[in-house]
Amino acid sequence: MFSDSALRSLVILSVGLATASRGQEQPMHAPSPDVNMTEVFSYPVLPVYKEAWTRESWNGLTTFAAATPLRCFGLDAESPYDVAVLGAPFDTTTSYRPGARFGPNGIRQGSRRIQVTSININMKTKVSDYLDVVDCGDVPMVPTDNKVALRQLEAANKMLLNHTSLRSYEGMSIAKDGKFHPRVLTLGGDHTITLPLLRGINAIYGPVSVIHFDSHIDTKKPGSMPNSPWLPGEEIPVSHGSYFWYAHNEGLLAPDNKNIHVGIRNALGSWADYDNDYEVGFVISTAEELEEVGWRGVVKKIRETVGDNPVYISLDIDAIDPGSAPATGTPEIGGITTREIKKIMQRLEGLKIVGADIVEVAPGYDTQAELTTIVAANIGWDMLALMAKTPLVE
Ligand SMILES: [Mn+2]
Repeated sequence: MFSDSALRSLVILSVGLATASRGQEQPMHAPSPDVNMTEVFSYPVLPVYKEAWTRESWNGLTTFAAATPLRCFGLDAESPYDVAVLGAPFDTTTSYRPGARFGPNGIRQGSRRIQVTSININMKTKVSDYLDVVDCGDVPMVPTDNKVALRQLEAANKMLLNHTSLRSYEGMSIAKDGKFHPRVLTLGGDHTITLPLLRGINAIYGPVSVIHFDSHIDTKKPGSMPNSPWLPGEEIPVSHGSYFWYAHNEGLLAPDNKNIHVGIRNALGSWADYDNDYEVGFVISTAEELEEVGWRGVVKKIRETVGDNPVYISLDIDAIDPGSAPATGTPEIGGITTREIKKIMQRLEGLKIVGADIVEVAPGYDTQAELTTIVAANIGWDMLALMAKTPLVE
C-alpha cells in the first residue's frame, strides 16, 4: 500500500514523465492562463453566442422553424403575435398505431433547416416580413381522460385566438367582432384534435370551409361500423375517424358541401359511409383523381369548392405517400407526393386561411433519416407562407 503522499508523488512523477516524452509541452488539459474563457464565449468575440436562443440548424433549443419561443399561457400571456404555433401532444383516440403524442416535438425537430426568417422560393415570400410567428410549446393534455384532454386544448386554443394580433390591416376583418386575431398552426396529435380547434375558429369566424388532406374521410357516423362495440343508448366517444361528423353536428363546417377531402384512398366500412360523408358536408378528391387530373385539376376543384369562404386547412400526414412519410398511425399506399403537395399549397394562394393543423405524425415509426417529420415541417412552413400572403380582410 502507498501512503497518500507517496501516491501523490507517483502521480506527479507519471505526469512529469509523460510531459518529458512530448518534449516539455504543458499537459494537454491545463488551460493557458492567458485565455479568458468568459471573453471567448461572449460578444463581441463570437457575437452568435450573445443571444441565448440563437442557434445553428443543428444545435440549441428547438422551436418550429426557429419561431420565437413564448410562454403564451404564463409570463408572456400579454405579448402580441400574428401566428401562434401550438403543440397538441395527444394520441389516445387513435384506431391503430398510437404515437402521435410525440408529433409536436418531432415536427419541430424536422423543421431545423427551415426558418420563419428564410425565403420560401416556391411561395416567393419571407414569412417574417409579414407575420410575427411564436412557438407556444405544447398544451398539457392528460393521457388518461380524452374528454379532459380535448377540453384542455379547446381552452388553450381559444385563449390564443381571443388575442388581438400584433399587426392590423387595411380593410374590414373577416372576424365576427371586426378585430384582427392571431392565427394558430397546431402540431398534432391525432386527428381528433381538429374538433376542439374548429370550435375555437367557429367562435371567431363562424362556420368555415375545411380543406382536409387525408387518406381517410374521418366523417364516420358514430356507431355505424358493422361490429360496433357500443350498446344502444351508450354515449359513443369521438375518435380520429369521426370528429368531422361531430363538427358538422355542432355547425362548425360551412354548409352546402363547401368542404373538401383531398387524397382519399382508404377502405370504407360500408357504402353508406359515402352518403354520410356528403351529408356531413364534404366533396371528395381521391388520390387516384390526383393521378388523373394532376395538381392543376385538384387545385381547381378545391378553389371551386371553398369559393370565397374563410378556410381552415387540416393536413393528416397520411395523405402523403408512406414512401415519403411512413411515420403515421394508419398508413395507406398510393398517396400524394411531396412535390404535388408543395404545388397544391402554392396554388392555394389568396384563400383566407384562418388556421391550420398538421396531425398524425408519430415519430416512433419514422426512419433514422427523419423523413416524415421533415415532410410535415416543410408543409407547415408553406402553410405559414400562405397565411403571410393573405391578410384576413373582406
Ligand atoms: Mn385523419
